[in-house]
Amino acid sequence: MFTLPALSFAYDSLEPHLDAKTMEIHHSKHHQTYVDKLNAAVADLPELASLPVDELLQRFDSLPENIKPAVRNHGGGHANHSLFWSILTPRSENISSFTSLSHALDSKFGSFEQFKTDFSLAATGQFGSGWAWLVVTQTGDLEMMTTPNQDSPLMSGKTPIFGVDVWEHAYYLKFQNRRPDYLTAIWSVIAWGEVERRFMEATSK
Ligand code: MN3
Repeated sequence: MFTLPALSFAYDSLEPHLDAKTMEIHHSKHHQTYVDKLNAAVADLPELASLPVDELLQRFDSLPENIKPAVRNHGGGHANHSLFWSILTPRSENISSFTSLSHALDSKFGSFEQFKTDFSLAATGQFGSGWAWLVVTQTGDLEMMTTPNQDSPLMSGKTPIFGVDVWEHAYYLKFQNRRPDYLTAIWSVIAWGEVERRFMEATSK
C-alpha cells in the first residue's frame, strides 16, 4: 500500500509565498487522490504494491500494459508530489551554505542566478500541466527538463533532485493565471539542503 507522506511543516508556514489553502488542498486532496488511485491500480499485484514508488516508475517499461496508464498518472503523481513537499521549507535556506550543489549549479549553468532564470523560463514554457525538473542523468550530469502531466523523470532513467509543479492547482488560488509570479515566489521556500542531499545520493551511485 502506498501512503500519503506527512509534511514536515504546517500548511500555513510557507505564507506569504505559497498560501495555506493551496497547500492544504494540494496535499490532502490532490496528492491523496493520486495515492488512492495508485493503490486501486495495483490492488491485485502485491509484488508491485510493495515496491517503493520510485522503483515502480524506474521499472515502467516492463510493467503490465493494463496498469501502465494508472502508474504513469497516479504513480507519477505520488512520486512527484512526495519529492516536491520534501524540497519545500519555511526556513530561508541560502544556496551558498550548500557548496557541493552550489558549485555544480555554477559549473553547469554559469551561476545560481542564471540557473534560476533558465529554470523559471523552462517552467513557464511548459505548455499546460506538468513539471520542471533538475535531474541527474545516468552518466552523473545535471540536466534541466520538463515533463507533461505527471510523467516522472524516473521513467526515463533520470533521478529528479528538484522539481516544481506547474499544474494550475499548484498556484491558481493565489496567483490565478500568473505562473511567472508563482515561479518568482517559490525560490523563497526551497530546501536547498534537501536538494543537495538528493544530488549527493544520485551522483554517488
Ligand atoms: Mn500538484
